[in-house]
Amino acid sequence: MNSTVEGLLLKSIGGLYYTETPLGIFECKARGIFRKQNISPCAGDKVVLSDVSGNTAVIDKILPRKNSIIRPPLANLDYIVFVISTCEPAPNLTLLDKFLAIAEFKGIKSIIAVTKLDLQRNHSLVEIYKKSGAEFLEIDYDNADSYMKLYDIICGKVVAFTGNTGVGKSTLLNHIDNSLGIQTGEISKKLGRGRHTTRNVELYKLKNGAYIADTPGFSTFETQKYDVIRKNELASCFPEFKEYTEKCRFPDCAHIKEKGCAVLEAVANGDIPVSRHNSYVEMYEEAKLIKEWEVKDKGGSV
Ligand SMILES: Nc1nc2c(ncn2[C@@H]2O[C@H](COP(=O)(O)OP(=O)(O)O)[C@@H](O)[C@H]2O)c(=O)[nH]1
Ligand SMILES: [Mg+2]
Ligand SMILES: [Zn+2]
Repeated sequence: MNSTVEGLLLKSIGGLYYTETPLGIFECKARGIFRKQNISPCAGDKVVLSDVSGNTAVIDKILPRKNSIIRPPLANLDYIVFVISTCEPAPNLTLLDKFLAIAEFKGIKSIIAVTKLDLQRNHSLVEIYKKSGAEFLEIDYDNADSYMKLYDIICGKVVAFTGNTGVGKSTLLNHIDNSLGIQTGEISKKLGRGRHTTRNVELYKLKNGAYIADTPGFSTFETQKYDVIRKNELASCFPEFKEYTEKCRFPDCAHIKEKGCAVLEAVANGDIPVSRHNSYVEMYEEAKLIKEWEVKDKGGSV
């Protein structure tokens, strides 16, 4: 039979790719051509299958990706949900800002979901992130509306959940869809996600048609392997800077220490949060160190 069928790649394990199609889930091999082209199919890819027989098939084609991230390898993300807790562990806002900028750069929408409000009611996160371009949600397990709002937003979308171990990702996922039964807390700690353990990322389908990946925490180390944002592209990855950047005295203003910088003025006035600007400066300093050959080497590769 020579017919083809299109599907969504849900996970890959040991060179086999599990693809959901209208005809069911197929265990697939990929054509050798992908290796030659140095691309490998990943979860989230829309693929065309042929040689369909029984429950096996072959991936013929990877359809163009609208975006992708390298680690964990995922393609065609509609949203990244950044789960942070008010405390235990305390949020690392610099790291959060870096990933928010990368998501903005790649055209992936961001959602910040704050947990553990029962442990600390007073926090300044709303103030810091209200103009960041991310949807900001406070999760309260005594109020189902708070997490069902998240459930409604991601309906039918492909979504990565990320955040440090212990912030409550699995707890949140289990609340929005109780059929998931993801392990939480101590149990998953015992299983241990060692540094060198291979991470298999998998898309789970929720009842509302969302496909979600429960990805382990991004570590600082990994940020540098992500896409490279050049220094002149960086300000546009901080949405709350936009209304000021055009008012700077110099058109090539870096918004670091220039005279007549409208961004710095907004920081001084409290219109742009200091911590957001600090993260920008840190990323800018890192971006200055990027060599063009590195950008060429990594850009677009998966
Ligand atoms: N007090 C409180 N504890 C929470 C909350 N969310 C999660 N936890 C607890 O935090 C621990 C880690 O949660 P888990 O979902 O496994 O975090 P993950 O590592 O991000 O998947 C568990 O003991 C949870 O019961 C919350 O909103 N409030
Ligand atoms: Mg977990
Ligand atoms: Zn400026």
